[in-house]
Parts: sequence; structure tokens; C-alpha cells
Amino acid sequence: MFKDLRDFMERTDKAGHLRRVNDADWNLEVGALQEIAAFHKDRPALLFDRIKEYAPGYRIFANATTHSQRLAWTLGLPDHFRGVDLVRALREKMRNLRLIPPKEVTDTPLFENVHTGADIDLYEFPAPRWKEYDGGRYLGTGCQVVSRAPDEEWVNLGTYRVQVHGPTLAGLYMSPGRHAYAMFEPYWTRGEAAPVAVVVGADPTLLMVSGQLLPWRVSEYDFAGGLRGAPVEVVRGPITGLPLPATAEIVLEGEVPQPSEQTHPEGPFGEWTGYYASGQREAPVIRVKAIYHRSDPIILGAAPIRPPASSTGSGLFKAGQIWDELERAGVTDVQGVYMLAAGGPFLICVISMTPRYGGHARQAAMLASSMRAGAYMCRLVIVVDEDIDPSDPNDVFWAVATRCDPQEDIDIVRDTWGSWLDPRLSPEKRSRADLTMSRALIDATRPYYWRDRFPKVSETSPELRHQVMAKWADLFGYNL
Ligand SMILES: Cc1cc2nc3c(=O)[nH]c(=O)nc-3n(C[C@H](O)[C@H](O)[C@H](O)COP(=O)(O)O)c2cc1C
Ligand SMILES: [Mn+2]
Repeated sequence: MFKDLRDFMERTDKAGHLRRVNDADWNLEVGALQEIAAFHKDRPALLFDRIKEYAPGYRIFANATTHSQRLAWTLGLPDHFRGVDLVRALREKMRNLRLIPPKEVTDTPLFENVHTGADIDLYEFPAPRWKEYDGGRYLGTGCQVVSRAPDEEWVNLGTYRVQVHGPTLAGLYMSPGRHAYAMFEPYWTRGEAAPVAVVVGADPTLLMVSGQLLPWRVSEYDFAGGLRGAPVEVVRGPITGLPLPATAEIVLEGEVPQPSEQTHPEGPFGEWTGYYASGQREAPVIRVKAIYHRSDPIILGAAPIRPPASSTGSGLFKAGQIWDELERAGVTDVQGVYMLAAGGPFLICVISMTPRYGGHARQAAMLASSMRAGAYMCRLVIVVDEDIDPSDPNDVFWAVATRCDPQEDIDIVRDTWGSWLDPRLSPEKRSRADLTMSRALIDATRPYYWRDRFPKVSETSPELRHQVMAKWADLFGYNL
């Protein structure tokens, strides 16, 4: 595995995946290029340097994991897997994962530059304004917010966006239920501000982990250690005592005051759904007490991009969890689960299976849509036969269009677990904080009781295909 962000960048470069961009403006140009690259067929990563108004060396690395090969590197998996094979490999890895606690070290480049007191200026870094309707500049997109509850040992790392409000003031957007929020509350109850650190530019494996819903009391450090098979090296934060990744590029240390004492308008910010749904609200702030950074620091930028680009790591974890839950619930013969990229990581779940009895497919759909992993924000659950690749939207919708009779095969479930981020949440429901949504369970498997009489698929058999391809190999190239 790679050692840190710089090492990852080098590997990206050696693989031919890196494009260098000079002279872009932090105001919208960086964000537009990031989006264009995410939709480009090569899915390159971008390294921005000589950013407008900034000294050379103050860089932004964006789109670290928009390519499945680079995604596999961050997960410590072989990089030839795609689609459902990647989900299968991740599940296998998760089954055998051992938590490895971080290792404290003293040797670190993080303190090459230390700013305290009047020397603190968040505008020292070229934080982008990513999209045209964003409410400001965001230093934290691919970041980690580090926190610890007053009387607990374990340390949490969560990815929550961090907006720059002023030279020493940053904003924090945490959805309800985030671990850091639960850790801050006991400080606030005692009338204290909560200690916090924000890591900008850690190695992308840490980002992959800090963006996942791990259980309370499972430190993302230990999980990342498990993924990489070696402990994450940390140094102690001089002010908060919190462990910080030793090779991080930039770290802010500070405190989060009780919201009744201080908040600041936060957002709007374009979200992974492809919409601005959460608007602008008062949100908690971080009073920055110190900034540490390596020389020539790199911001790891991971602003959300509309689907299908927003579906990277979280969708793989989600699919693996739903698959696990289905098996645990006794649903047999599942061949694959995939979160279709058009729905980002959460909105469209596809299950490919071999139904063994009438009702089997419907049972899988109902369970997937209501057990923990699939219950949040899922709009469509689609069940397809085993000959359909659940990661291929054309295959999936071919099955929906030809094997599903809407009147018989689509069920609607009402009042399920939704979110403020849902662009379809009506103004009326939004105003009364009713976040529930409905979802459709689509059975696109051949009807079980007459599947033997279902028209045959009109497609060249694998045997015949091989035969003619061997005979006319030159015509298409060997691997077609
Ligand atoms: C790139 C990225 C950006 C994210 N931005 C936010 C955010 O701004 N606010 C938020 O509450 N969750 C955000 N999330 C989701 C959380 O990181 C995720 O739910 C994670 O579980 C939070 O950690 P925690 O469970 O320790 O609180 C983001 C996830 C990713 C991958
Ligand atoms: Mn957590």
C-alpha cells in the first residue's frame, strides 16, 4: 500500500492517471474541471498548482477515487475488479478484517509549519468555491473531523464538510446522528467548547473509512489500519491531545462552541444527489487555535459531484452490507448486489438472484428495503434474474422493461426513512420536518410459476460466440 497522499499521487502518476492543471482559479474553475474530469472516460485524478492568487506549491489533489482502479488501491484490493466483483472482493475483505489501532510516532512533517495566535489565516490555503451556487469556500470536502467524547478513550473520524467563514473561523455541517455531534454534546452540557481537529489531505484510505457509517466506539483509525494491514501512524495534537495522522498535509486544531453561544450561516452546497437540497442554515462553527501544515501542502478535494460520479466507495460498502444482511436473513441464491450509479451510493439498489420459489424475489426486495443498510433513502429496489449484471444499468432496465408487469410486479412502500437531502421531499413535508419518503420494490425476475414458458432470450450463446470469435479473431481484436 501507499504511505500517504503524496505516495498515492505518485502511484496515480506512474499509472498514467494524473493530469496536472496550472493557473486555475480557486473560484469555480477548480470545481468545474473536477466535475468534467469525473465524467471523462479516463476518469483522471487532477493535481492543481499555481492556483490563482496563491504561491506555487499550495496544491489541490482532486478525484482521488473516481476510477475503480484507484478505488481498489484505497481499499487494499487487487485493482482488476469491476462492478459486482469489486463488491464481492470487499465483502470478503470485510469478513476477515481485524481492527489495528494507530501507532504513535514523533517523526512527522506535519509540524514543518506551525501557525498560532495572530499568525492563523485559513485563507492561506486555496480552498475552492466548487460550484456556482455554493455559499462559500470549502477547505474540507475530503477531510476528517477528529473528536473524542469527554470520558471515552476511542477517537472518531468523520467526513463532514468544512466551510471557511473567516481567517480563524470555519463552519461544520453534520447531519443528525453523526458521531462527532454526539461527542460534542457532553462538553456543551458542561458549558465547555468541544476540542476538535480537522485533517485536510490525509491518505485516501482514511477518507474511504471516515465517510462510512461504522458503529459507535469503532475508531475509523483502527478500521483504516485493518484495511491497510498496518497501523495508521499518528502524532499527538499539541492543543487538543487528539491523535493526528503523522503524514497529513494540513491540520486545524480548535474548538466547537455550544451552538447557543455561536453559530454561523452554512451552505448552500451542491450535494451528492446532484441538487442543492439542504439550503443555508445556522450551523456549528470551529474556532481555529492552530494550523499545522507540511511545506507545499496539498488539499485533498472531494466535493460531491452529481450521479453517476458520486457513487464511488460508499456505494460499494452499502451494496456489500445489504448482501450480508440478505444472507443473514436466510435469503439464498443472491448472485450480486449493486447500488446503481445513477442513484449515487444510496438511491437505487439492484439485487441479482436465482429465485427458488414463488415469492423469493419479493422477499429479497422487502428485506433489502427495510433492514438497516438499505433502509435509508433508498428509492428503488430492483430484483433481477441471475443472467442480469446488476451493475449495468442497460441490462437492469432491459429486465425491468421486459420481465416486469408494473401492475403485478411493483409494490409501493410508504413512510420510509428519508433525508433532508432528498430533492423530492415536498415543501409541505419539509416545513413540518417530515422526512419520510416512499419506495418502489420492482420485481423484474421472470414470473416464477411460468418461468419455463417465458420467451427465450435472443442472444448468441457463449459457445457459438467463442467459436466465431476464434475463427474471425482479426476482425474484432482478441478480447472483444
Ligand atoms: C466525500 C464525503 C463527504 C461527506 N460530507 C458530509 C457532510 O458534509 N456532512 C455529513 O454529515 N456527512 C457527510 N458525509 C457522510 C459521513 O461522512 C458519513 O456518514 C460518516 O459515517 C460520518 O462519520 P461518523 O459515522 O463517524 O459520524 C460525507 C461522506 C463523504 C464520503
Ligand atoms: Mn464513526
